[in-house]
Amino acid sequence: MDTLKLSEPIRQRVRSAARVVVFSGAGVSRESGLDTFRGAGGLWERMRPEELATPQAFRAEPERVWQWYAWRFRQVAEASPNPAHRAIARLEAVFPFYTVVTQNVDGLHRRAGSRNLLELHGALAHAFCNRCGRNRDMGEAIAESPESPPVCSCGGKFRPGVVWFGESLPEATLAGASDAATSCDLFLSVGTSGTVYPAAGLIELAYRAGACLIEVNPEPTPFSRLMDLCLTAPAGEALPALAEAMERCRWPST
Ligand code: BV8
Ligand code: ZN
Repeated sequence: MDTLKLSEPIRQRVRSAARVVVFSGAGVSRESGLDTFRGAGGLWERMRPEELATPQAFRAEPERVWQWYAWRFRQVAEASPNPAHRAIARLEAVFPFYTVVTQNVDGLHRRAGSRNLLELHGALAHAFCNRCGRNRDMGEAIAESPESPPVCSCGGKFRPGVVWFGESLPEATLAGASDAATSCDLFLSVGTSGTVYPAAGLIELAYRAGACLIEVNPEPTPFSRLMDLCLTAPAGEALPALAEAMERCRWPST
């Protein structure tokens, strides 16, 4: 995407913004070669979420669930942050209060250098025992036992460190994200269909708080109508241009 020209009202909001939230979903990692969930070619096209991403599925078919997460872990290990992740990390230096809130468990924001990062749905990088809660590295757990969940010394099973459907989100993380969304001046929603709750509720919180809302998504979403600006392009193209435009707003002389 060549130079992005922001309208004066948006430029004004970017110039005066102190508190910024970037809310991301699977679409931001699409250009890193990772499948999204919904939509054409999405993970959920080939298998149903309730079959694999729920505590019930893990109880019923622990091997199948474990192998599916091992497959996703290997995909993520082969992937790298793309220009969208890097632009999001770069903008952290532009605004005094800047929070990245992601639904992604792939860790690519962290690998791109984002520091103030809230992973609402956990991370594939670690596993924990479903009886005593002991944590361990997911890569080691898969290497030790690729076909079935390794057994803990307490007799429990290790499971991926992600939040499954029907499970509550980590309280402190959700509270931190809700506070950030409620008190932000600028809210970027990047690569999410906004269909999973309570994560998608953050967009409504920012809207009700009067923040300037910008959406980056090639497709419309249920929240597009609330947005001040919709960039209907892949994040890997739109975010570098948006970051540049925002830097020009904040640092006109450079
Ligand atoms: C819970 C980790 C409390 C695991 C995930 C209220 C209303 C309705 C339902 C509910 C509700 N409250 C709770 C529910 C139930 C449920 C839910 O939301 N169901 C949905 C399906 C309706 N929520 C829960 O169960 C949550 N827990 O509520 O607990 C509780 C507890 C006990 C009893 C009762 C309640 C837990 C939800 C978390 C589940 N875990 N992930 C794993 O990864 O395996 S969710 C997972 O799916 C992701 O983390 C993400 O959140 C979601 C996928 O959404 P997106 O990231 O947006 O991806 P998607 O594919 O949908 O869209 C991609 C978008 O990118 C598209 O718009 C596309 O156009 C765009 N795109 C494509 N390419 C690009 C692009 N954009 C930019 N650039 C590109 N190149
Ligand atoms: Zn244990």
